[in-house]
Amino acid sequence: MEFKTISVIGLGYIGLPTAAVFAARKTQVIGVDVNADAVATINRGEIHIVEPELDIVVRAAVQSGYLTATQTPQAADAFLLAVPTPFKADHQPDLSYIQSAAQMIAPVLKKGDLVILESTSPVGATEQMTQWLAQARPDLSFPLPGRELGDGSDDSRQPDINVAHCPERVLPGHVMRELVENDRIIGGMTPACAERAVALYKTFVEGQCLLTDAKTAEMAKLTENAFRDVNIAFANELSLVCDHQNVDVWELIRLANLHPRVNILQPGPGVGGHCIAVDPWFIISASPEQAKLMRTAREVNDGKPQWVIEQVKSRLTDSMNAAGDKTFAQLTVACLGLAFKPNIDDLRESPALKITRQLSDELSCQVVAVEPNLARDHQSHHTEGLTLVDLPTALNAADVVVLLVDHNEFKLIDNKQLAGKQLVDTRGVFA
Ligand code: SAJ
Repeated sequence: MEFKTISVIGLGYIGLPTAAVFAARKTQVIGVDVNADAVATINRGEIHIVEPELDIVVRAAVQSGYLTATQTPQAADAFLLAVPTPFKADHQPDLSYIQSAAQMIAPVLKKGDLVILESTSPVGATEQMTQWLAQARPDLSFPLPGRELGDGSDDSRQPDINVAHCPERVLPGHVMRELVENDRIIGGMTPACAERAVALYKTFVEGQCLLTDAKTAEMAKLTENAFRDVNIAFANELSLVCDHQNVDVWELIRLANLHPRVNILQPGPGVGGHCIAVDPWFIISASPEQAKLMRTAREVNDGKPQWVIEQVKSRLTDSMNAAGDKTFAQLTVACLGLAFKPNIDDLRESPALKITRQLSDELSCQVVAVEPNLARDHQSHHTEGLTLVDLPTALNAADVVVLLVDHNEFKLIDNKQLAGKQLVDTRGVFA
């Protein structure tokens, strides 16, 4: 195999599974991360993130000697960068993690190496990364537009370093399967760069490897998540319209979706996770005049948690009027679910968590939360200050039940357990 040793920079939700899958195919993998705890955990054969089946693959990879983790980059034949690309306060992309990863690997690059950017990136980021690498290593040639390469002989026309963008597109919770089965979009800085990246991914990818240029690959990833965001916004807006016109949105969507060309997604308390709520901004901030629909979709989805909070406050008033003998402080709101989507424990950018925290901060009554996917003794800064209880306790105490995540456990709730309580059902579970 052309690539004897590969290095994965950033051992998070994408980098670690990718490193482990390469190692499982008996490729020597050097994983690099700035987080000393993550490095130590991985070198013990353990994992620091939650993803089904990842623990087994990492343990086997470390025990077999094919995967090692370190804080210091070392020489390799291919480098895959899987570092975060958040946005700044003004919604402009923050490429500082890519920049520091490029500066980390530049000293160990050698002629013939392949560098792949996997992080979700705004259009032009791969070229920018290549420029950072070129600045750090003026002794090597890179595939940059307008750069003359070599003396004109076929071989010297190839840059010393190949660069490509291959965005990750796996669904959290199904990463180990989707990494192998999904098609990959492979965008080269030159066609030859793309060909070399295909050779690398063919090690484990069973889906198609689709070749394009780096900019189209960058835009493809952003487009996929913006498409989903716009479609979820349609469902969320519909839920507001239906509430206003007193129509059951769940029944409406079920019926409309029977049309052969209609496929409406599900409304919810908002859009969470670290991808769909972030990536559309990379398009909107670059083309604000053109991307009006995408901006509106972001605003609709970001506005949904506040709408849910208003609904809860209004149900509390109903509850007080109905109960008569209870003071406001004696009422209890039970928030069911904190994760950003069903049947996972991931709390990042979760609208359910945001709603629960705001209710808990703003209301003078009791607010309790149930999250069956967090261990009972779970302690983290995410849930600090919240009152976590089990489901029967919450349902017993509740005057208002707020269903925020459609976890399997909540689908088993009997109607009798909800009798006499006010309901805010953001997921249509009680419908
Ligand atoms: N959601 C709804 N209604 C729906 C579907 C989703 O409210 O009908 C909400 C979810 O509850 C959640 C959010 O949207 O809060 C996002 O969930 P998701 O399952 O749609 O997507 P993610 O963020 O887990 O993963 C997405 C995927 N992208 C697409 O499906 C286009 C995944 O393939 C990407 O790899 C991932 O983003 C990423 O890393 O970019």
